[in-house]
Amino acid sequence: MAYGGYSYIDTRYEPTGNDFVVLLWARGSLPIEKIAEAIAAESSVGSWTKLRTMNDFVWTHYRARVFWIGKVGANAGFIKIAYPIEHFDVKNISQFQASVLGNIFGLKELEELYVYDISFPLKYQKQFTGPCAGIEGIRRMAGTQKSRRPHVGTIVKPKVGLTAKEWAHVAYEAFSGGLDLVKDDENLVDQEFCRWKDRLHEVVKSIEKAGKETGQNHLYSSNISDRYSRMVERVDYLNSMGLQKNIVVMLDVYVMGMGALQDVLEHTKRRGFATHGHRAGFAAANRGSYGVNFQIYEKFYRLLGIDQMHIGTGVGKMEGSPMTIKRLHDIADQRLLKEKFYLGSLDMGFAPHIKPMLSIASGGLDAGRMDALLELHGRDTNFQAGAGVHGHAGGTLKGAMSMRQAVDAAMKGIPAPQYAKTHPELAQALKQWGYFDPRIVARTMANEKRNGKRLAALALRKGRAGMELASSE
Ligand code: RUB
Ligand code: CA
Repeated sequence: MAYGGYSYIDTRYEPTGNDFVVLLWARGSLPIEKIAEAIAAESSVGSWTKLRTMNDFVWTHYRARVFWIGKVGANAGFIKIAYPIEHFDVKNISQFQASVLGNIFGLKELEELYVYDISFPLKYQKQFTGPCAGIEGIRRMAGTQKSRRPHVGTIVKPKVGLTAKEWAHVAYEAFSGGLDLVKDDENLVDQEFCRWKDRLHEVVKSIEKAGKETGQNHLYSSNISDRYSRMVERVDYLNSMGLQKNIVVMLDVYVMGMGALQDVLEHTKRRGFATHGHRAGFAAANRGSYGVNFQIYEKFYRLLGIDQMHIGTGVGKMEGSPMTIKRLHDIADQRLLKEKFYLGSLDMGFAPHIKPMLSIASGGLDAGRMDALLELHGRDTNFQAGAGVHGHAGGTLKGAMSMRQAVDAAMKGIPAPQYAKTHPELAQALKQWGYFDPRIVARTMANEKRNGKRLAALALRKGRAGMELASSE
């Protein structure tokens, strides 16, 4: 069933170590085989009709190959496509996106198109340096290399509107309560009511003052997101103040685009700063039946060198079931990823020089969710609560204390409700927001291990909707 004069389907083809493999879901007005051909053509060498300019060399070396179709009805199915590495401009992520995540989304015969995962060959990964601090570097900054406890942080709320002094006072209270990290929100950078530099200077004072009380080295994720030239100015300013030990450079990674991100990360590395990736905006292209799964972006963020990265929580306010978030956690800090079809996830290995990045669980969290979070994410994570700190009836200081107490309790192996009997701040958090039983998460994870095959069959029977069902079981 050719498209544009050529057939890209080759079910006997076995991807080589130098191929990119893409897994996607598609539904449209044509037979699924034809849809697969159209996607392969438009994203590699072909078009809608036969080309007089095609030659054997191009066809052999640069075309995409559809090597598997998991049919779900006549017009829908999962598709796996392999692309040879020669197809890509290997020092240019925009070119990669324009190929594999590009025009195919505009083909009018398609009603649904969702790219689940892409596995990147090791050879492609050579161009990237990966995280510079990574998990160990960030732990070194916070002084948790020995204790291995999870990091705890907060996002100052209200998101925007506080003056620099007000903002830094909230930060001071959060640090005093034992939090490792305070961060800007994704929509706070350099507005008139709270200039970036003014805030920075005030927060540095808060860090020093609180540090004398707590004996901790506190961190501040400072949002520098802007056009490229201004980000560079801000990094240089931070460098002129010698703040490498306390500042994590925060970037709204999705909205600035891969090109700007790649350059700014090269600059932060030159200046010796660790980085914090906030993913605001990714969901615009990640939800529903037309989009790109976050795991693809996350792989790029690790390859490009983000040191700590938002990945969702599994138990908070943002989308993503525990199983899905566990996969994102693995992408952050594992070297080898195993294919899990029912999560839309492919096999992939990260090159040995790509360090693990610290994952950040954030969005709708409070102290009562800590035990469940630990069950899902383990200890190599930064747990962050905004409203769960500043909405505490005792205010920011006590809210921060409740988060820290929840972590300390977990490290001692004591469930939060028991620890709360002797820790009033934690007790207050549980009273306000309840306790999320970690056994709920444990059950989901156990279910995944037991039912992998059944979940895969469910996904193959029901298509994209089945995949959603399987990953949220
Ligand atoms: C959380 C918050 C963050 C979310 C974004 O605030 O402001 O921006 O982490 O989501 P709160 P994600 O704790 O008050 O809910 O981390 O999933 O990208
Ligand atoms: Ca936010």
